[in-house]
Amino acid sequence: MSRERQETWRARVGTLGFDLVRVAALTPPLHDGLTEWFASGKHADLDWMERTAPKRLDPQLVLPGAKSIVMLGVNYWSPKSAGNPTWARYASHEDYHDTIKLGLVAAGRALEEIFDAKSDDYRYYVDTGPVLEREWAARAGLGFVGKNAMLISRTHGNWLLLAAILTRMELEPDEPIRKKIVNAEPDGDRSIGLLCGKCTRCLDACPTEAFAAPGVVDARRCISYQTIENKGVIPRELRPGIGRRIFGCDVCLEVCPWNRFAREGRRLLLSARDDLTELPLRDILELTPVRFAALFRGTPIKRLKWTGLLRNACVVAGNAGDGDALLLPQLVRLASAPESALVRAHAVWAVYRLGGGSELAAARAAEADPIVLAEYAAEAGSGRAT
Ligand code: B12
Ligand code: SF4
Ligand code: SF4
Repeated sequence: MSRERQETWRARVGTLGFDLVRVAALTPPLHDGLTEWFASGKHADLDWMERTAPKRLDPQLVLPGAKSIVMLGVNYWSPKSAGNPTWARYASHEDYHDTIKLGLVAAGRALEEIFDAKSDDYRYYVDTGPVLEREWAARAGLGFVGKNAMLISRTHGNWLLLAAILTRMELEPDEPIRKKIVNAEPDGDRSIGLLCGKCTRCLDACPTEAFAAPGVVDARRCISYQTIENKGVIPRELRPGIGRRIFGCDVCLEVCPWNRFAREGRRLLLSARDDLTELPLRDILELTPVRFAALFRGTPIKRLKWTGLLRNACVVAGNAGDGDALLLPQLVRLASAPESALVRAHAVWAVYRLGGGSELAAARAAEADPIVLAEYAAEAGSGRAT
């Protein structure tokens, strides 16, 4: 493929809203960190990932005959506050899977036009496909994989969402970031934490000690997993560490010194919804399922459903401390919420945390669901119950 055409395509894709566009060859295969991750259970209940593990490790199983992968980065940094309660920064936009996909459709059409490619010569993904996006992005030189497991860019810090185009066309690969390492392993210059030096800020800052090793997240302990992916009860021992985080977690991203290079994103492929992250906790606790559906339509939060958001809101409220004892009446009401045993269970925990256990006598007498009864039993065992 001519380099000139590739550069024409890259420039076109840049105007669509992708901030970084780089290419990696598909050989040699990636380091397999996945098999051990699944074998040791660090994927929690993300079984759909395990089922597609062979594809994640071998792009030929995704697109037979594939030769190159284009990795794209979308800068989503904004200087705006992440809210109180705190939301993952990507959540203050409409669902990026939908909006970035529109950019990928246009990037694909440009491929067809400029390279005379056919529509079945490529496949694109943003997040949900069986592609190890961070690893390929590192190989393409978009950045390096930090000790926080994130793909970190030297020009945008931690704040890139990633997308991939797998193609049968043989594109000219870009160089990965290299660093001279004395006594490096053969593939040592792609290893985790390449440009981290002695820094361990992210590992030290994680509120729930979710790093099993540098670059290896145990999803079972990760707040992002617990508040977004887990559809059930959040383990009691992790709830205090969740603090004010109502949806996702950016702690190990925020503390990274590479963010000094971050600048405000153009957001051509993102649609801001700052109104959501400005909602006070008090209003979230008052949401009805109908109001939830209307407010969060088209956002990544909709997948949580009312039940998941209210569950998280109860945990945040329970962590609020004495100053927010004003939330107590709302939590006592939620401890009897007929819509969801999951919400009742977390509301019970929060009420006890705020010292209001004695107000739950009626709710407790009426309770029959095992997960809520388990919370009452745990409180009895903790010595907090009255
Ligand atoms: C599953 C998943 C999660 C899980 C698991 C997280 C994890 N660390 O794997 C949970 C729900 C916890 C999660 C959380 C988050 N996620 Co997420 N997640 C994914 C997803 C779908 C798959 C990632 C995956 O394959 N994990 C499995 C592990 C084993 O793979 P890995 O971490 O890439 O590890 C590889 C290497 O490290 C290597 N390796 C492992 N050990 C070793 C050892 C040596 C010596 C070497 C050389 C290599 C090596 O092998 C592994 C691959 O084989 C990707 C999208 C995608 N398709 O890639 C998004 C993705 C990684 N997530 C993303 C984001 C934004 C987040 C959050 C910031 C969201 C939030 N604010 O709450 C947090 C950050 C948590 C963190 N620090 O990682 C972005 C990251 C963008 C970026 N710049 O890196 C992605 C790429 C989505 C996207 N398209 O933008 N996520
Ligand atoms: S996202 Fe939060 S909980 Fe997960 S590893 Fe990073 S700091 Fe820890
Ligand atoms: S905080 Fe420090 S150790 Fe963690 S990823 Fe950033 S530079 Fe690396």
